[in-house]
Amino acid sequence: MQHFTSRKDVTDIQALLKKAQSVSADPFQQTELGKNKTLGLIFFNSSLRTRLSTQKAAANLGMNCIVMNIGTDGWKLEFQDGTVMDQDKAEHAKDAIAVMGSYCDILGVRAFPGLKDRKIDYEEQILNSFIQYAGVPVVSLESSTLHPLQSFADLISIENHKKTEKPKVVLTWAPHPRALPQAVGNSFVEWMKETDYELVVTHPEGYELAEKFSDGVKVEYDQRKAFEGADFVYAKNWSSYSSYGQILSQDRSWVVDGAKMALTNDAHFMHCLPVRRNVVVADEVIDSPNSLVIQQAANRVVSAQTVLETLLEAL
Ligand code: AN0
Ligand code: CP
Repeated sequence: MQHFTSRKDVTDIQALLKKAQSVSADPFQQTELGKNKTLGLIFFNSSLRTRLSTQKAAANLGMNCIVMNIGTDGWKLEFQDGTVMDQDKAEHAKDAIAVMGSYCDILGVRAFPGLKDRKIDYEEQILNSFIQYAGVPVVSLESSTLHPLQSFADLISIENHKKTEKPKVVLTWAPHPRALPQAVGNSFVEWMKETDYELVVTHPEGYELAEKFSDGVKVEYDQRKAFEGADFVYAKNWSSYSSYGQILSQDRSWVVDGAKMALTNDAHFMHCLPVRRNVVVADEVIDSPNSLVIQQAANRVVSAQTVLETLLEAL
């Protein structure tokens, strides 16, 4: 594995899962592996879980970790080539990224989409600039279109809690007052497609995920029908891909509540967090014993540590 930006960077998902189980059973087997190695975590956007869990994962491997909120603390970066830089951007990304790469053995980057221009967002300009100029392995801490550390943690969580070999997993859109990226949804289906689970996605019309990721995935527009017999219900809001970045529905009837969960096969509730309570999910569901949200967040350490371990072994 050269970089970790998508499911596609993983050659053997089963082997990665096996490694995750071993990391989970004893997080302190490899405390020397990262000795004298530096991980840089570069954030263009806010984070709680990704930042803390990846720092903790690095510490468990004996790695030094440096963090920068470049969105608030850094110089404004120019990403276009050949620009006459006489406006507000003080530094070119190719210089800044090469400098960051020179300080680090692995670089993580979080860069959300602008949600204005679909072509620009889906080209992954910032992530690809890191891959191009860093000179070291790059880990996505959530890019414009994908959130692989989250999806890997979600897969680990489902594997830990599934009661049948082929559980029914439902990804449901839920309302939200702000326009959010499609990254978590895209990434979840990208990873779930690699399993033999029964995957169903449910959302109002107009919220179809990008075909690039959702190709071949079953869509059920009737949320209640989708929930029938589900073993896992994963809730997430995303803005429209077809009417790019727009909020097409604020329909509160899409909230995940106890009445809907009663249609399932005693399903576990999942969400990547942060979550708006009683907009996306009712308190009665997220506070119930069936909720996995805290375990999912805890598995972010396992996910990050497994990925860092794999990258360190390949250095
Ligand atoms: C982000 C998103 O929807 O992509 C991060 C989720 C992990 N969520 C918000 O901005 C609320
Ligand atoms: N789930 C997740 O990535 O959370 P943060 O945005 O807080 O990092």
